[in-house]
Amino acid sequence: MTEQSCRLCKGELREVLDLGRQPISNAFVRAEDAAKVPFFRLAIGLCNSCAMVQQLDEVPPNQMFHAEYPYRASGSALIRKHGADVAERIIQTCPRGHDRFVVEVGSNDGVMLKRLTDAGIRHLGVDPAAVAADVAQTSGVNVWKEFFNASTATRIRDEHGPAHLIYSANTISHISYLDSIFLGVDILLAPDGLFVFEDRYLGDIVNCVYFDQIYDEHIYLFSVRSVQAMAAQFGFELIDAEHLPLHGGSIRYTVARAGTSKPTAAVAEFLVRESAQGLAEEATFVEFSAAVDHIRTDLVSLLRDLRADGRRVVGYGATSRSATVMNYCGIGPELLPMVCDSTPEKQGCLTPGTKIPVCPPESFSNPYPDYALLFAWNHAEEIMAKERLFHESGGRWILYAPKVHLA
Ligand code: JHZ
Ligand code: ZN
Repeated sequence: MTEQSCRLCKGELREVLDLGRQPISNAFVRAEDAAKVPFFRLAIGLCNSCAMVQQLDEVPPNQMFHAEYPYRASGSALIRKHGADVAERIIQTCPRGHDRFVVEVGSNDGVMLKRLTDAGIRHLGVDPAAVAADVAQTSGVNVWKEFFNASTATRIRDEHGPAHLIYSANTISHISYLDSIFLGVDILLAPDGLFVFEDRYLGDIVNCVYFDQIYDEHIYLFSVRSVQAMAAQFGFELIDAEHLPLHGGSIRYTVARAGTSKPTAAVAEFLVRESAQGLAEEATFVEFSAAVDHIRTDLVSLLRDLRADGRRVVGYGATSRSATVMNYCGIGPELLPMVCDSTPEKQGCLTPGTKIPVCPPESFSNPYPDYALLFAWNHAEEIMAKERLFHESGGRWILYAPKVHLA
C-alpha cells in the first residue's frame, strides 16, 4: 500500500526519491532460502505540512523485527562506549535515594541497560528481537520480548509503575505507528518524566548524501522541525536537541509533556539551520537525488574498471545500509565476490537481494584484496585501525559518500 498522506499530520506527501525494488535489508539467509526474501518499493516522500520525510510504502514490522533479527549493537566498540556513556549520564542524574524506573524501547543485546543493571537501577528493555534480548537477559538485564506500543505500555505501568525516563536509540524512526508509541509514552511516563530518543539526522543524510541510510527499517528520517511537530501533535514538546556524531550524524531528542519545561536554545538554533539548509523543500531533494544517481554511476564504473584490470575487490561490513547500495546500484557477486562481517549470525548467509556470500573478517586477510568497499563507513576508524595491514600492504578502501573516493 502506498501512502498518499503523512502518517502523522495527514498533510500531503510528495514523492522525492525512488530507490526502486529492495529486499528486507536484514534478511541474511542461507542460499536455499535466498529466493524467498520479500521485496518492496523503497521510495520516500516529504510532507508539505509537518516536513516529516517518510517512506511511501512500508514493510510489516514483524517481517523486519523478528526473533532472529541479526543486528547486535555490541558489535562495535563505538556503540559499546556510547551505551556506557548514556548509562553513566542516567546514573549521574538519578537523584540519590529516589527509586527511578527506566524503560528502553529497542534494547537489543542490552548494550546500555547492562550498565544500569550493574548500578542497581530499576529498568526494563522492550524488544521483539528475542535472540538479541536473550543476550541481554544472560547479563542480568530485564527484557520483555515484545513490540512497544500503547498496550505494552499499559501493562508495564501496571506491573512496574510509571517510568521516569523512556530512552530509545535507533528505534523510534523505525516505527510507523507513532500515534500508538506516543500514547504508550503518555500512559507510562511519570508527570515530570522525559522521553529521550536518538535517531539518524536528516540534515547529515542530505549534507553527506548518505542515501544508504534509507532502507526498510528507517520509516522516518527525522529532522528537528518534524520531531517538534510530531511531539506537539501528541501533547508533548521537544525541549532539547543534541547532535551526536554516531552513525554519520544523529540527534538526541528530549521530549517532555507540553508546558512542563522550557525548550533550550539549541532547538531554535537547529530550526534556523534546517531552514537555511532547505530540509523542508522539494528542491533540496531534487539535488540530493541527482547526487545519489551520480554515486551509482561512479561506483559501478569504478567496480567494472577494477574488474577489467583484474583487481580483486570485496565488501566490508554487511550493514543494513549496504542492501540499499547494492540493490540500487546492481552490485552482485560478479563485481563483489564477498562481504566480510564480524556478526556470526550473518556469516555463511547471502546478502539480501544481491546474494553475495557473507564471510568472517578472517577471510579478509587471507589473502588481502586489492580494494575493499567499506559499507560500514560509520565504523571506519575502528575498522581501518583493525585492518591497518591491508592499507600498509597497498590495499585501498573505497568509500561512496558524499562522492566515490579512495582512502
Ligand atoms: P552498523 C543497524 O544498521 C540497523 P547497520 C538499525 N536499523 C540501525 O539503525 C543501526 O543498526 C543502529 C560489521 N562490523 O552498526 C558489524 C564488522 O564487520 O553500521 C555490522 O554488521 N567489523 C537498527 O546494519 C556492520 O559491520 C567491525 O569492526 O547499518 C555495522 O553495522 C565493526 C565495527 C562492524 O549498522
Ligand atoms: Zn506531516
